[in-house]
Amino acid sequence: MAPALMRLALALAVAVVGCCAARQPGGRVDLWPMPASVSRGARTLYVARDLKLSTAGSGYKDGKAILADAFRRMVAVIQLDHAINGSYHGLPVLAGVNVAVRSPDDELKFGVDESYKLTVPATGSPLYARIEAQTVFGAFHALETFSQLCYFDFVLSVTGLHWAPWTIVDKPRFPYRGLLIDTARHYLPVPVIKSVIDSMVYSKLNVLHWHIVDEQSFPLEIPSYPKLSNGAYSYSEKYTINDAIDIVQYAEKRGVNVLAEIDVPGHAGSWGVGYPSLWPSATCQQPLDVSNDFTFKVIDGILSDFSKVFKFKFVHLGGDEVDTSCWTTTPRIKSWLVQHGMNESDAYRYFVLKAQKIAISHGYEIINWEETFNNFGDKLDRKTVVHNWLGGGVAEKVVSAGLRCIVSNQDKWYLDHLDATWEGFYMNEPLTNIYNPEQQKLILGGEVCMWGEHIDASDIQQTIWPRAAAAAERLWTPVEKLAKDTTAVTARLAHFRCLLNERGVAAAPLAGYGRTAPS
Ligand code: CP6
Repeated sequence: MAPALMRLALALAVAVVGCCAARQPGGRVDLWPMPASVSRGARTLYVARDLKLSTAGSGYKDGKAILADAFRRMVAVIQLDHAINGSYHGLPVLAGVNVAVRSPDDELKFGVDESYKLTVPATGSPLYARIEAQTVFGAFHALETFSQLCYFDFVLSVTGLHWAPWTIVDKPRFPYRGLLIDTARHYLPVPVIKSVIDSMVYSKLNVLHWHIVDEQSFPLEIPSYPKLSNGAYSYSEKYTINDAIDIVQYAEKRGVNVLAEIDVPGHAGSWGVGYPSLWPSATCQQPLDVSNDFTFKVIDGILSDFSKVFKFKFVHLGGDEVDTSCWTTTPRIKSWLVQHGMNESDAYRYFVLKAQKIAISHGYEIINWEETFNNFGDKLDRKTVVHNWLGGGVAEKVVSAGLRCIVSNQDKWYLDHLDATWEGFYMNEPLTNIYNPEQQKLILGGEVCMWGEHIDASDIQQTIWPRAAAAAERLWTPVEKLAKDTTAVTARLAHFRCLLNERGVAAAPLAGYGRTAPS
């Protein structure tokens, strides 16, 4: 059979069994998230097995090899292991990718320019795709998009690329596109965290919010106060400082920031395992003792250690779900409150503001959960970013008060809600009821939350994906290009989740979570 006919026969066979390797039915543009602008032609190319990276014309010197590494990872993803003896049958062969990055700076900063232009010509010799970006992080996104244009042709046993010439011009809608993981309810081994980071890159998410500690466990070693990690579940369920550095560097090399959280004063019962004087009493263990100077010394020590490891400009100080009853039922603290003329809610505010000042002294800007804003928003440091979670309607109040906001409303963007559908994730609009362009800019973006009470290393990836990807498109793609009705994106998302499976990410079927919650 002629190669073209064989390809057709195989594509049909594959379509019947539902494998996602048949990439091109109906000519759909199978990119996720959808770029801001896409145009294409009608030629098929093959991708040279020794695809070259060239950086001619680049102002960027890849001193840390992060571009070369990203290119190597991309090639590994598109050239499946069985790409061994193909031939190109006279079709045009793409010899390489030329990457021109303008800025020499490759330090990952919040709000860094992530835009790129990707062109894949159909003619020329040698034939090179071209990536232009302001920063290496924009170039990473271009490489990811390029990888999604490629498909593996298992008749010819080569990697192909349909619909050249391509011109893709792209940039994110929001600078903050986050995913929360929670290592306090269940410990997540370092390789699992790294695989979550890998999978974030595929849908262009750029902030890993690491909810490190909570009342159940304190899994991170803190050199300034080494007994804090006595609150870990076990000796082996702990991150050393070197583990944390390793995770941060792994993420940064992929364009992902790590946002570290210490949730205070609530959700901190595990701190007292090593230092019981942080508890109001042995029987009433949280919130942290507001009356004890030692509490703030420990917070200072943690944030001092953090500042050497977590280089993102923000730190998350929690502040949610604070039940202050231990403060009034513990006589020592009760009399301290009376002495200082404070009631419980004054003391909650005092605690949060004091923790903010300590974090600022270590060079951080602060993110706090929305209860802090709901209770004393006018007193928060003006640079505070308010993290919505309780529901809709808060973001509009936050931005009209002139503060910045990250959207994570639990009714739509909580991955631990197994009955939440991908359609609900897709349709959650961060700018709901916010029309003033100045206020719109205060919405930094959004974050989907994978709270850890009911998941662990065995099922975290299929609980995150593909629903997080639905939110990732909402946060990346220009709003006017987003589907108004999710039926228009179902096939494309199904294809993306197959791509995740091919790349070793255990993304669940679209008809899984949200419809038939596992018991
Ligand atoms: N842990 C912490 C949690 C939650 C929050 N903070 C949470 C609350 C309600 C739901 C899911 C998660 N588990 N520290 C709230 C921000 Cl439904």
